[in-house]
Amino acid sequence: MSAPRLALAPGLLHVPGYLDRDAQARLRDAVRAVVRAAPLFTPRMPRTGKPFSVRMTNCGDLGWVSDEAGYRYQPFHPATGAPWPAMPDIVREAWEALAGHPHPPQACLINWYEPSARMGLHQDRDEADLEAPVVSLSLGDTAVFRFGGTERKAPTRSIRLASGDAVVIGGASRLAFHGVDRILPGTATLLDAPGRINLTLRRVTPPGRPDAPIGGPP
Ligand code: MD3
Ligand code: FE
Repeated sequence: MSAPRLALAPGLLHVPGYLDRDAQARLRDAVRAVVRAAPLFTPRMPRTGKPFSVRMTNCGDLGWVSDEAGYRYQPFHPATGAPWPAMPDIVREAWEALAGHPHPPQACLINWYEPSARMGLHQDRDEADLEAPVVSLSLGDTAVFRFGGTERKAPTRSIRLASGDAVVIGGASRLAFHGVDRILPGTATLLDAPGRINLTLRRVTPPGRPDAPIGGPP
C-alpha cells in the first residue's frame, strides 16, 4: 500500500503519512544519532548576523550553512569543522521512493523548530542543480506551512504538514516561495519535547560538475 499523493500545484506533491509510525521512530532515532555527531547550530542571516529561530544540522556529503558571509553548502560542520555524518539509509530510501531522479541526494538539511520558531517566506536557490527536486520529511508537531508562486507578491496558500508527511518540490514549484508560519505544539507524541523536525534532501551540484560553485554570498 502506497500513501496517496496530492498535487498541490504543478510540480508540488504532498504525501500525507508517507512514513508510518515505525518508520517515523526509525527516522527520529537516525536524526538523534546525526545530532550527537553534528550538534545543532544556530544559523545567522547574511550581513546582519541576526540569528535564525530554527536550529539546524546536516548529514550527507554537503550541508547548508548561513552566517555573516552568506548562505552556502560546505562539506564540514561550521562549529566543529568535522565532515557531516553519512546520510542514514532511511533518508536515502525516501529519496529513492519519492524523487524520481537518477542521482542520489548530496545534502540533507535537518531543521529543528521549537514551538516558537518560524521560517520566513523564501526561495530555495542555493543549489546549482535546479533540475533535481527537493524532498521534505516532517516529524513531530504539525507545522502551518505557507507557499506561493515564484514571485514574492504572488498569492499564498496554507497547508499543514504533520509527522510522517512528505513533500516533493520540483518542476514549476522548485522556485516557489515558502515558509513556516507556526508550529502547533502538542499535535504529536513522537518526540520527547514539543517541536518539529524537518529534513530536506537535495542535489546541490549538477551531475558531472562536482566542483561547480554552490551558494556563496547573496
Ligand atoms: C517549497 N524548510 O529548509 S520543507 C528549508 O518545513 C525549508 O522546514 C521548510 O524551507 C521546513 O529551506 C520547508 C520543503 C518545502 C515544503 C513545501 C514547499 C518546500 C516547499 C512548497 C512550495 C515550495
Ligand atoms: Fe526552503
